[in-house]
Amino acid sequence: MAEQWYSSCLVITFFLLFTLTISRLEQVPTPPLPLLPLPTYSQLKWQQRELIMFLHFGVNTFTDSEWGTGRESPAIFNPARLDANQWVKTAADAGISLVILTAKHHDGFCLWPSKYTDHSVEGSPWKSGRGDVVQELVTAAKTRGGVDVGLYLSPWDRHDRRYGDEVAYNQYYLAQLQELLRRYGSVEEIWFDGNKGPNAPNMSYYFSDWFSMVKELQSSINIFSDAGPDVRWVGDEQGFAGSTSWSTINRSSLTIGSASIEGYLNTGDPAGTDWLPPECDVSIRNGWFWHKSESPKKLSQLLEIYYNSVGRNCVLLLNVPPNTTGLISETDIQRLREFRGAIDTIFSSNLAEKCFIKVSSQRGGKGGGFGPENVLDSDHLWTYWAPKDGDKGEHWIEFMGRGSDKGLRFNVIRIQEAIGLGQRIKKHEIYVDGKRVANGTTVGYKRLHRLEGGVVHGQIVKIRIEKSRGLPLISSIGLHFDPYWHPSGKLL
Ligand code: FUL
Repeated sequence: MAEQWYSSCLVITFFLLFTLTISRLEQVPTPPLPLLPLPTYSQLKWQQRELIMFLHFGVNTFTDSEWGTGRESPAIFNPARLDANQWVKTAADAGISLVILTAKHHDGFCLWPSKYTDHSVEGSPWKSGRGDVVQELVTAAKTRGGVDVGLYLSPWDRHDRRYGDEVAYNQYYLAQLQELLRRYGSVEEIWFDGNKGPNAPNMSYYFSDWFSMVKELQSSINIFSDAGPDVRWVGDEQGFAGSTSWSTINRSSLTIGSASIEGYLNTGDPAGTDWLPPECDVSIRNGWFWHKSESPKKLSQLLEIYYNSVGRNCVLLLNVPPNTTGLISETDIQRLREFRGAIDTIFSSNLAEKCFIKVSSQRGGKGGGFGPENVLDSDHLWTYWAPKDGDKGEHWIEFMGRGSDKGLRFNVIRIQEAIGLGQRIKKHEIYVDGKRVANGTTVGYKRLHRLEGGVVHGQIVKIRIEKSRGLPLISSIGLHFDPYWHPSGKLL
């Protein structure tokens, strides 16, 4: 009897141990640890917009100038046909989901009826002084849906007499920030421009007070300035990021308005302790404000800007200035349409989808959730290919054409990192049939290589990650054909 009891116990123990081992083996592989610093939810949302729009509009539109003197009469502001629905439609048609309006530029003229100054739309003949451009934009965006609003409020103010009196002006500026951020609902980005004229009175802005107030009033907003805290200036107004472009940087090394940091802003810093991604501001025309004598940039220039901004881990903030009637000019709308059409044409098909894929190693093994198939789905953040933990070898991913000729014909390569777990890649190379066709440093949210050597026709494309902070995590890869790209250079 005791023997029987003893052997049943033994069987049960074995059974329990066996199931425990099996269930351990079957544990679902977890995501790898992140590498700090990481983006916030709002920064990730901003990054995924890729293209956003600036609207420079104000008294300068009517005086044909770029920087107003502050002495303009509000009487000159009279955009007889202003229609913010047209602005929002133009943005939406161009695939743009955020529009940033110059609520106040350096001239101090306010596009909303601020109770703290009479230098505003209230003193203009437009809508008999009862108009409010900020409200019109907010209403139009809300009515249409899918387009968010951002605001630019110039710190440098050439009109207000308090400018130069530190406490009084900072209070005035804060009062206007409160008006804008309390009156108009959700504002997704606020733009603090560090620029001012060389002869402007010397005074400090109380940035810490301003930023704290902004976050108190709108917690999910992104604050843009030379030094963030959420989005940084890229360091130039050509719309070009550095070919090395880190979202990380040391905020403590940045001073708003200082020209000496432009190079650092342009490339960021792999050892940076702050997640502060770059935004590339550039105008569709020469000037920021509308001028009769100017016309929009050519499609090839806009595409060059796109590859050097969105294609270098940035968001492109493209300015499209309304004219004196209060509408965006037809020529600009037409160019934007071509621009969007071109982007869609280039990226709508991905040759990589038709390929066999091989990788150096994969986390959790086959079916573990981190395989190379993740680089071909529509999620460009949270599904990714991850190599095996502790894999010290070289990391690579290879695409092999299928079908009768196995041929792949393309001139653009797109690589995207899973930045939700930190920016990692420091150096990479791309080979087609064993021959190097492109190389670079950072990748980040999106890296586009438009091949200098023109179209390549091959069978095997290999992307080698030569250096990274920790293991590289790749969320998306594309092999595309850009019919607008005709490089004059010779093959690499
Ligand atoms: C600059 C300003 O001085 C320009 O007028 C423009 O607003 C541009 C976006 O920022 O610093």
